[in-house]
Amino acid sequence: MTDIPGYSLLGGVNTPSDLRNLRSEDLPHLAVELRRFLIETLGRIGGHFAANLGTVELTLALHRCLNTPDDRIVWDVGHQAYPHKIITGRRAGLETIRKLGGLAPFNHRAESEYDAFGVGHSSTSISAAAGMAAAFRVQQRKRRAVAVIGDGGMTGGMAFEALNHAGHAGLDMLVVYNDNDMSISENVGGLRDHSARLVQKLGLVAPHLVRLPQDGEEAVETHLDNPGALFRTFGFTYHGPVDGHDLDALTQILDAIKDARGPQLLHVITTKGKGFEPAEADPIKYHGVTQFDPVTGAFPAKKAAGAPTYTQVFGDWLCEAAERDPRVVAITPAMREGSGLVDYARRFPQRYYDVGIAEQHAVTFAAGLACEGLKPVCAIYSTFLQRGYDQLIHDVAIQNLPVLFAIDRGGLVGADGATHHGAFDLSYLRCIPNLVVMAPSDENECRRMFATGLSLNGPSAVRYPRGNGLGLAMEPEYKPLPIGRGRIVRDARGRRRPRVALLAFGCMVQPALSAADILDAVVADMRFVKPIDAELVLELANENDLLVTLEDNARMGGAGSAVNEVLVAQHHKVQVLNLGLPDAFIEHGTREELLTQCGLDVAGILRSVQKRLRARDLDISESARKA
Ligand SMILES: Cc1ncc(C[n+]2csc(CCOP(=O)(O)OP(=O)(O)O)c2C)c(N)n1
Repeated sequence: MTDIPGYSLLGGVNTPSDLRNLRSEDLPHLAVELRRFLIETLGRIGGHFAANLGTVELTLALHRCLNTPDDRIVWDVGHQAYPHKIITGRRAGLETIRKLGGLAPFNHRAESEYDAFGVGHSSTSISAAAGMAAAFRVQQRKRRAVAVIGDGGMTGGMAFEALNHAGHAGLDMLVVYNDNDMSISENVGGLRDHSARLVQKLGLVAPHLVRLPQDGEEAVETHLDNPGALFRTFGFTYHGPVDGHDLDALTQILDAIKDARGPQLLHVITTKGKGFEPAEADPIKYHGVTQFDPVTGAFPAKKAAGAPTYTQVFGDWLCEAAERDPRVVAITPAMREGSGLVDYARRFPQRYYDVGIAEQHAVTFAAGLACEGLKPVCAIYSTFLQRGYDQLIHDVAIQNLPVLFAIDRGGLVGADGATHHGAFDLSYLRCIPNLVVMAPSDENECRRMFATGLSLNGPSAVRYPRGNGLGLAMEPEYKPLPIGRGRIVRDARGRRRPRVALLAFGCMVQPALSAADILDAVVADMRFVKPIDAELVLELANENDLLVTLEDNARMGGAGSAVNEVLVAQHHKVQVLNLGLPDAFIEHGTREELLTQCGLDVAGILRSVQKRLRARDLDISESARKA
């Protein structure tokens, strides 16, 4: 039964069983409809795009050949899993993806029984599928575990750790290596170079060339050349490469290998953006999109340039810094575009390293550069630096090496949701000895903080939010800041009691200023999370009845906790209210919606402060009497 006009086949596919009931000759047409549905829907709402066009046939083939949901498909990252969502009962919901209360941006176990594993960060799929395969072995269950990982995802260390272990353990599992020769930007690495050469040399392999080993026979493989050799070394049987847009080829080979014993790897070649000419021509631009014209691919004309984003502020500053100082080197773990490094990479190719999706390596690589007298600037999103945490402590901070971390996407990021919010960085950074941690309240502050970090002889981090600065005129000169000193940005001496001081960190300074106008409160831009300005904290504690700390980081262990620690150490009795993110994972929505949800917009701040003031009536009148 068709339930959407214009989609005679897709309209009838509400579960993978519907797909399995179709005639195989209908599958190519279903792929055409699925691709058209993606283009039309995403043209209207935006979202991850080019990677999804590349997985249309692969998704159909996997669900056709496997017995999902009992068989598990683990998608790496999950940004390419829209076709999977569509054919697993979430077609109508796609309209809501990434929106507040809508479908999750990536695979999410709570959303569907077909989402075998929650994702968002890359390179986890082989480990997770290996765990599932091992569980099936223990439980003696006949189920299949399949990981689908891109060539970008394959650059992450975890992928290799998992191959190494799964190969050794001889697990019955399949890794589908979806090779489109692209990460978000061009993919990098030795495996990529080899794979690209191989595909060029041999072309794609017809499925009938793949023959499974018979009992007692050594594996016979399609090619005795690399990269098969690499995967064989790990203990995997290598199949391919196969054209990942040829449904016949895919279904034949999957049927042939899905019950093979031991770890199998199927190398599939796909085109990112497949079937939509503008996206095939520029997969970087169409990796993630806002609304676009589904016929021409054109994006609506950009509004007049507003305030620069913090990402742009960083990119511009870095170019200036590199011009001035030949020791400056930039490192990105596969996030050139997102981190604002496109210009820098073009202008300073000799001092630019995209290391692949390898945050751990990025951090220790920066440490090595610093050992030899260079000035590495490691640009990493807050959420992805979680991957490099031990390296940050063990390789950078213990050795007190001068690496500057430019930590983008601190705080709530919006539509990418729980896996991507930079909700924990202030907590996980501020407990590391030697590390200076700064959070800018505007774009000039941000530049000053970068300059401060670069001038230090030890490690430092500047943590800034997604989105725009305030649109301030850029100061041409920016001097390093005195370390560990905040500043008062709104004074309110001589007011009536109770006296309130807002101690704001980073982008919370702006809402604090707005709330302060109503509360007649003092506002401090604390600037440094570490070292915290203890002198300023105590001064404010002595002059006020209530201190309110404000941060877009988890309340637990965050910047507010740093303020609490100062007060406790001095046995100070001032009332304190810590505002920040709750002890919960925040899902997706716009950044503004989520800030409101967490009570961190102006109205929310006022509500919390007024509630506390009411609750503390007695204490405050008592302290007022004493004063
Ligand atoms: C740990 C981590 N670092 C960075 C990212 C950001 N990221 C999302 S998709 C992607 C590229 C993935 O490339 P690939 O696996 O080849 O998939 P493709 O988009 O080419 O289909 C990156 C770097 C991430 N999700 N996780």
